[in-house]
Amino acid sequence: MIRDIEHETMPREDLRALQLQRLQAIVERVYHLVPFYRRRLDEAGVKPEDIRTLDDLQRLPFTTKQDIRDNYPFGLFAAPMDQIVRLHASSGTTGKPTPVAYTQRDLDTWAELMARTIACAGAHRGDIIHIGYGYGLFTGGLGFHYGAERLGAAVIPVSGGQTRRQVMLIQDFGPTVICCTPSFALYLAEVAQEMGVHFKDTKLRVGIFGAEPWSEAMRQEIENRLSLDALDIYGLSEIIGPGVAVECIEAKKGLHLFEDHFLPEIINPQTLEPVAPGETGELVITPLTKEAFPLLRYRTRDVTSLDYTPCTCGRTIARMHRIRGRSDDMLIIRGVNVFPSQIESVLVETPGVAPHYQLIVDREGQLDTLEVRVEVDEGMFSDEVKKMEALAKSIQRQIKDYFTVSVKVKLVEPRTIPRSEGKAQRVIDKRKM
Ligand code: DLL
Repeated sequence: MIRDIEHETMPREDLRALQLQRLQAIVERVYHLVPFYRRRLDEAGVKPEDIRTLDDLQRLPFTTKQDIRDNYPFGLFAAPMDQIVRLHASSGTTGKPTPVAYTQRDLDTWAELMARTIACAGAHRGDIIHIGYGYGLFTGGLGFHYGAERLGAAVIPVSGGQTRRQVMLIQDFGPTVICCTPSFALYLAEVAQEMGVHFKDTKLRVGIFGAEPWSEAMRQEIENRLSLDALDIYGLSEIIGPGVAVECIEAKKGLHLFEDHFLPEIINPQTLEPVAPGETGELVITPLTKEAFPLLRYRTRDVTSLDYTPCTCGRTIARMHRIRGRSDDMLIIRGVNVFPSQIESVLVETPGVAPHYQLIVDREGQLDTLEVRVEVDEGMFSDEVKKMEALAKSIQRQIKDYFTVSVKVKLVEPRTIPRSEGKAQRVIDKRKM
């Protein structure tokens, strides 16, 4: 279902004209309202009136997370505090949070984008939406909340945690749509099983899962266990929160990126040059319509590619490939680049192990090492050492075949890897401790 037919199915030429007009306005805005950007643009020798075509985007400076940190807490805001009506912060695990701000118009834009997102997943007025993303500084809960209300659906604002209670609410209140992280979805499935609840007996039809990397294999796993269509949603606090890109229920083939509000680029993170069309690299986004917290060419560190061919659902906006990983999460094991989600694909496809795993990265002498810890299925777990050894060896061999790296595989007992109620911590990097 397309909520905003005009913007989502625009001829690309018209879309580009709209993007240019909005880009010019945003460069003008930051130049006059944010001293940091005035300095950066002056250093680059660019004036707002120099932006005459979309190609001139290349002349603008990048913004990084470090720039936001250097201006902590509010140095990059482009609106006075009496115009700001909400603050959120990104979910960094260490150090200071990264605060982001919204004017009333920003909140309106966000609610509309989230309504478009939820509609893209096939939901509508009359649906009951279970929101299991955390409410608070994290943008997931409130982002979904206002979008679902804007759509006219009924919201169950459960937030994260209290997993057994959530299973009960899913049974009793009969939500048709569920929104949470993919790792929490799996945890719900596990707890439901313990409680003797079968998801196929609930009314759930579709799940909108994101905020952390997951794999195509994990999609299959979640669809089977929760008996619904599982769709991927992408976003980040610095850009707006959730509501940047989402898969459509019709095709499930790439995430539609709302290009009327976000101008995407894919660059090579080493050279900072654009990659060839369709190639994989780091996603860079320039939000085109934000008032309180506009950013120029924000380097997301997320690795993906873009496809500009129209989707079978009718949308003409770019489709982003499922995020392959973060450039700073990429493991380099003996010179080979490996993303955690690639290892996940191997594990999820191996019979006998559960989709709960952790990757322990360490260093022995000059070499980086990787230990894959994965839970054995309840039914498979046995005291027979030989059986377990054979299973570990077969996983090791598959990883070696896929990535040509040797890893250590440690099978652990069912339910010993910590479960997540928000974003899962998959990688433990002992080199950084
Ligand atoms: O995670 C916003 C969000 C909430 C997205 C709910 C989707 C659903 P942050 O906490 O700022 O914001 O974290 C943003 O999470 O740069 C990615 O690295 C990662 N991420 C978000 N969605 C996906 C996804 C929210 N679908 C960071 N696949 C981003 C892979 C994702 N990674």
